[in-house]
Order: sequence, then structure tokens, then C-alpha cells
Amino acid sequence: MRNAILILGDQLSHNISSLRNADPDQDLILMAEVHEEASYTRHHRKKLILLFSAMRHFAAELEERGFRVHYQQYHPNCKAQSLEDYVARELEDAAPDQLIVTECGEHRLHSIMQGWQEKLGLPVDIRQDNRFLTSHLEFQQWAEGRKQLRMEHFYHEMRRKTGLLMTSDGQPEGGDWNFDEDNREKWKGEPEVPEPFSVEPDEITQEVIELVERYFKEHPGSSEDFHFAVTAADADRALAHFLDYALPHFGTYQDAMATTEDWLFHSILSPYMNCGLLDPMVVCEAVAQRYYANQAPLNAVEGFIRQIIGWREFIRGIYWLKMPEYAQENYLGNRRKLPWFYWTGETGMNCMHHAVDATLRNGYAHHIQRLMVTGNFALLTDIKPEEICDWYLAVYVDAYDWVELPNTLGMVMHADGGLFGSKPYAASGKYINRMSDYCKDCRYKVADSTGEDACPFNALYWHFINRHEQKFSDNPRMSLVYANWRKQKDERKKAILERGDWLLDNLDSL
Ligand code: FAD
Ligand code: DLZ
Ligand code: SF4
Repeated sequence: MRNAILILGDQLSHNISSLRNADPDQDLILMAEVHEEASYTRHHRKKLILLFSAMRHFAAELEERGFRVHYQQYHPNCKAQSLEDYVARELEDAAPDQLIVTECGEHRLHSIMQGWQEKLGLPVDIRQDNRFLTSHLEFQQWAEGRKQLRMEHFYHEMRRKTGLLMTSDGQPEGGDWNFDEDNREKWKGEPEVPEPFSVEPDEITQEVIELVERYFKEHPGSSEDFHFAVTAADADRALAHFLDYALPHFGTYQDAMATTEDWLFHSILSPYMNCGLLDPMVVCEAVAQRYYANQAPLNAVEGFIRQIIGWREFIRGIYWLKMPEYAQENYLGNRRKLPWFYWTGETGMNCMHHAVDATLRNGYAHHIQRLMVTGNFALLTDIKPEEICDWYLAVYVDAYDWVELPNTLGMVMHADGGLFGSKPYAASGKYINRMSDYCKDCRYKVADSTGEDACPFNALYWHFINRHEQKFSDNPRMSLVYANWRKQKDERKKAILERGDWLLDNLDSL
């Protein structure tokens, strides 16, 4: 049987399900850089470079393995501007017996693909994505009948399922499932932070950089200093770099933020795992190995593995459990536009400036910057979920709807009413000051809540608490916060709320 096999830009794995039993002598591989995928959001330029270059390298590797590959390079005048157009044109010429594709990672494209069998007039075999531990059905079965969907419970099952960090008698290594108590240190200049892993762009990447600079000028971010891996071999080297230089301190400084350090001890592996260059289980096994070899402490190793087999899998499960309605949720009734400085970094708030500036330069910010700085600010300032979700989808090299949406709409914005989080991650400037050195060089004073120079996060935090009192005051995890708010003198509450009102009306001037 002759098959046409479509490989998407985030499916660059040689052992992906669509390539199972593929026959180099008979089958035809299809890959295409198309306008529709490159512009459903204004992807950061570095993301476009990473994906187009990685796709081109992957196609070349398939050819080296003997496959016939039809590959469309991006040009605004290409006849096929969508994956559907491209596949339809190719099928006309090749007339295969069937089309094979691995299920895609996004509801938008998924619903288009559902119609292909009828529209394209041939059998379409959509295969389960074998790069994840849990299928959509398995997650559905796990979620069924549960009052609460909690990552921690799901994570224990994934530990048992994979055997990662489990003793021979079925107990969690170290006697506990979670060592986050040890993972909340501020970084004060020591230990020294490693340089991030870096690859010199080759000729293919150089060509793609020129293409992106020519045709995607209106997309955010800089293409300068592009140093991401674009092949599986280099992504493996990025993993080795993380294991050797950053993993031992990953746990301890996981929540830290620092003005001079964009990457700290994070792995910077999500861009590769999400497009298929690295297998998440290979990553987790290599990390666990460092624990057994006494080369990394348990708090680092467990914390890291939890992010992948716990959070990453769980978030994907939530996405497919709840889409498409999920994307429309707005539990807090938010209605403001995203301030313009999210696209420029030009704001006097030092924490926001650093988080956005790093994002635009690198296409990367680490989790706590995303959650507790840019995310927290959007939560406190009543930003419409769709606006902040689109920002996160656009500006990060690792952003795909399946992982970005539940993190932003659910974890950050509480727009799903707390489907998987027991309380919103709202925080004042005090938290940012505790975990970073941003506040000492800020034009605002973190100790103040009122007055022109007061840290905006402070009044905005109390404004948020006050305006959502009905929704949260019965929440046992927030009772202390409400008790604190209620015991403030009326005059002080009034001054804070007035400052909050002013800030909300003048977000673009901060
Ligand atoms: P590390 O800190 O080294 O963590 C290791 C790995 O754990 C990551 O590579 C990632 O695969 C996984 N991981 C950690 N936290 C999460 C999480 N909450 N959800 C899913 N996986 C997780 N991650 C993405 O991959 N794509 C996104 O589009 C994305 N959007 C986010 C939006 C918001 C608002 C927030 C708060 C988080 C988002 N995350 C996203 C999760 C997390 O911030 C990134 O995975 C992480 O910063 C990637 O950098 P790293 O590889 O250095 O991660
Ligand atoms: C993200 C992306 C981009 C920017 N461009 C392409 C492309 O030109 N061709 C392609 O096949 N895939 C691309 N992708 C990845 C897809 O958008 C991704 O497969 C879907 O969002 C489903 O996860
Ligand atoms: Fe951010 Fe406030 Fe600290 Fe300035 S003072 S860096 S705005 S938390």
C-alpha cells in the first residue's frame, strides 16, 4: 500500500506514530511551511526560525534515511497557504491509498483534520500521539467522577506508571512524593549561573533567519543571537548541558528571578520537547539517572520530573478534556485590553520590564516570570483572557495552544473558575521582592501601597481581593487574606482602592 504521511512542524520525531511501519520504497512524506500555520498568531520571530529550520533539517534527515520527501518552503506566493491546500494538491499528483498523520496538538487544526477524509476523498488514518504518557481517553477516565482535578494526584499515578523515582517496593524515592519545601530560595549571586546552551546557526538556519526577517517583520521579538538547537543531535547536547551544569541547582532556585540572569538554572528544553526534537521520557530518565549516580540532589531531580510527567501531561489532559468551550471561559468577567508595554517592555515597573524584555529578546522567560510577574499583573488588572492568552501564544518559542492555554487561562487567569487550582495565584509586590532583586532598582517603592511612587502590584492586589470578595471570601485557602483586608482601617482601604482604580484606568502609563 502506498501512503502519504504528513508531518507537522511540531512532530519532528523519527519514532512518531505517523512514521510507524513507514516504507521508504513506497511511501511519500509531506511537509510544508505554510502561511496559515505561521500566522494564526503573531509567533515570535525566533519561534518561526526554530520551527522552519528544524523542519528543514528533519526533512533532510528523512531523505538520508531513504524516504521521498515533498517539502514546501515558505514563500508568500506559494499556491498552498494552508496545510489542507498543500495536502490536497499533493494528493492529486501522488494519488496514494491513504493519508497518515499523527493527531495534532491544537483544537483549531484538529477540527479541520476531522473533515479531511470526506473533503480529500481518501481514507485518513489519524494516529494517537505516542510522545505523551497519557492518551486523551486515559485522561478522561482518570478525571471521570473526581470532584477536583489536582495535578498532584495525577502525578503520583504517573510516577507509578513510569516507575520514575520509585523504589523496588513501590514507594517514592526519599519517602516523599514532593520536595518543594526545599525549592523556594532566592538567588543572591551564587552559585554561578551557567551560560545557556548555544549552537551557531548553520547555512540552513541563516537562510531561514533571512526569510523570517523579510516576510515576518510585523511579528514580535528579535531574531538576533539565535542560538537554539534545530536538530535532535543538538537538542541532545542541550540536554547534556543542562544535566552537567544546571540540574544540581534547578530545584533550589526554581522560583528565583534575577535582573542579570535570563535563564538561571532552568533547562530551556521545552522548545525541543514540544516540537519533537527531544523525547520527554528520555529527558526524565536521564535526569533520574543523575540522582542514582549522586550527581544531583533529590529535590532537583524530583522537582524537574514532576514538571514533565506531572504538569506537562496534566495540562495537556485538561486541554483535550475541556476544549473547545474552554477557550471562551472568563469566570472573573475580565474586560480590559492588554497594556501596550507587553509588546515593548517599556514600563517603569522593573519586574515587568525585565520579564517582557527577556521574552522579546529570547522568546523565553522562565516559569516564575510567566506566572508571578506578567501573568500575575494580567490577573490583577482585569485583562480579557483571550488577549493575554494570545500574547503568551505569540511570544514564546515553546508556545502551542495545548500547553499555553490551560497555563494561561486556567493557572494564571483563574478564568476557568479554579478547575485545577484551589485559589488564584494573585500576589502583591512583596512576593516579587522576596524572590528577586528587581525591586531595588525600580522607580516604584515595594514597601508602599498608596502614593504616586507606590508599587502598583500592592494596590492592585488588594483591589483584586476586594472586587472579587463574593467569589473568594468563602475559600478556606483565602480566609487569612480576607481577614487581613477586613481588619484594615476604612481610611486605608479607601486610599488603596482609589489608588487601584487610578492604576486600572491608567495601565498604559505605568
Ligand atoms: P524548566 O523550568 O526547566 O522545566 C522543565 C520542563 O517542565 C519544561 O521544559 C516543561 O516541559 C515542563 N513544565 C514546567 N512547568 C510546566 C507547566 N506549567 N506546563 C507544562 N509544562 C511544564 N510551557 C510550554 O512548554 N509552552 C507554553 O506555551 C507555556 N506557556 C505558559 C504560560 C504561562 C502563563 C505559564 C505560567 C507557564 C507556561 N508554560 C508553558 C510552562 C512553563 O513556564 C514552561 O514550560 C517553562 O518555562 C519552559 O522553560 P524550561 O524548559 O526552561 O523549563
Ligand atoms: C507553529 C507552526 C508554524 C509556525 N509553522 C508551521 C508550518 O509552517 N507548518 C507546519 O506543519 N506546522 C507549523 N507549525 C506547527 C503547527 O502550528 C502545529 O502542528 C499545530 O499548531 C498543532 O499543534
Ligand atoms: Fe515590580 Fe513593584 Fe518590585 Fe517595582 S517595586 S519591581 S513594580 S514588584
